Amino acid sequence: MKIKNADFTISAVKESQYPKDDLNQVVLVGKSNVGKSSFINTIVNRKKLARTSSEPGKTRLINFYKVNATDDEGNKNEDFYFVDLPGYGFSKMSKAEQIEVGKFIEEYLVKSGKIALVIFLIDIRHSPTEDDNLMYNYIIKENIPSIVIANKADKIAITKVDDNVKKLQEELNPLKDITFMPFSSERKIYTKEVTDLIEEFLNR
Ligand SMILES: Nc1nc2c(ncn2[C@@H]2O[C@H](COP(=O)(O)OP(=O)(O)OP(=O)(O)O)[C@@H](O)[C@H]2O)c(=O)[nH]1
Ligand SMILES: [Mg+2]
Repeated sequence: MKIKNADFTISAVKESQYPKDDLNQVVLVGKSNVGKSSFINTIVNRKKLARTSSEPGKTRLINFYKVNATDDEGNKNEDFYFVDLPGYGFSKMSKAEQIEVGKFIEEYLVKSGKIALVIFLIDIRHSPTEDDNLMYNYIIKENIPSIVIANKADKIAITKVDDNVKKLQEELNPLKDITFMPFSSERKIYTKEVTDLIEEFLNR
């Protein structure tokens, strides 16, 4: 898939604000600070389209970015939305605020109706958190198409990347029926593989 252009569409706080067209939606889910907004910027090759921050809890709205894309030959239109969800598990938020964010994420996942793929981001260095497990199990239970991206691969030795991904898959998905992949926005590695995987889901 070739990505031609990407633009901010809307920040939504409720269903009535979600885009009304029928374009596929590719959603970033993961704990705060794991690199969801950076992932979008890396894939669309724009430094500052989605707002990123070293301060967790930056994305508090549902941000939709319209991506103009075609197949590799430039023949077929494959436009879609990237949907940047707020991160969960931000420790500086009160319990009540965390529950609010959780409800907000769930409302989108239930009501969107146009989700082609959930890209579930976890940190390649650490075992999934309790919140990660809850979110992962929710996505599986709801039968939402998903892949798992082990992000920040630049933070560990290249020789450990495959082992860590394997270990994370054994913890989260012992059935091994979901694709797990390493990624790094810092080094821009595996960008092509992930873009092609997104394309596969868009065409399902
Ligand atoms: N080393 C490294 N840093 C990364 C990578 N991806 C993101 N970061 C950094 O991690 C921090 C958080 O990135 P964001 O993309 O804002 O994370 P987010 O998941 O959108 O966070 P919230 O919006 O708070 O949920 C920033 O300082 C990024 O530069 C990566 O692959 N490698
Ligand atoms: Mg973000």
